[in-house]
Amino acid sequence: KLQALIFDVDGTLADTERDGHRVAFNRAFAEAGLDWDWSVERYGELLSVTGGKERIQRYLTTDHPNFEPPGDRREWIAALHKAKTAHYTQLIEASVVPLRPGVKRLLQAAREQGLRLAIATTTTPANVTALLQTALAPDSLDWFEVIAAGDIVPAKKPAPDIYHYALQAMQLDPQDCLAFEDSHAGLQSARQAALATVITVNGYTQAQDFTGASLVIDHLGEPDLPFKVLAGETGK
Ligand code: XBP
Ligand code: MG
Repeated sequence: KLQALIFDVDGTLADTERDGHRVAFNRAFAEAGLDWDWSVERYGELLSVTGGKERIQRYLTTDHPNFEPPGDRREWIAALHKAKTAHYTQLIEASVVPLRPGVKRLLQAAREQGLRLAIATTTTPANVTALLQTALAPDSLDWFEVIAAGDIVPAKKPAPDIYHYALQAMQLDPQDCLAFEDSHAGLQSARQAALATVITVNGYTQAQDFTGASLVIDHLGEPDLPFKVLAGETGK
């Protein structure tokens, strides 16, 4: 029996990448005096690396192989990424990114039915807090029993670790849960944790391979969808 829904954040709850994360990275680069600028298209390629620090690291290797950051490389990337997080939370708190269609309604319907809710994301915890409080409801952090985010596990998606962490924290078996994702990497992560997964695609992910998903749809805004999800019709 379905007991819990576990949600990815970026691309699933909201289309945060293009106008949120990407812009925040570029602002942090400019602030640090770097002339790096990630276009919408280039950022789409860079999204194949999950995790912001990991993404910067990859970009350095591929696009600026001769660039030597001052001091320790890891620390320099961490500081740059910290500035990015500050810009990102500022953008989100200014409401530049709304929730995707149907997300709020599904969460509310799930709560009314007594389903348990969790989050399993690669992004930094502060980013999740900013999005939920601004775009969902001021008290919405309390809607989620577990918010598994960022560096809480060392191996980011597509590794299953973040889903394993959430399941363990809730003491739930994967067959009693349904995951919501938007990307190939997210689907790999959830499936490797044995979770049935609903995919809502977005501009960056629509051409990806979603073999193994229970359902692939454009968004959660279809009128009957929350009912079908909660009745288990989209699950296993
Ligand atoms: C999204 C990501 C994240 C964000 C950036 O993963 O890959 O890295 O782009 O977040 P998910 P940070 O869809 O699993 O949330 O810069 O905070 O890492
Ligand atoms: Mg995602």
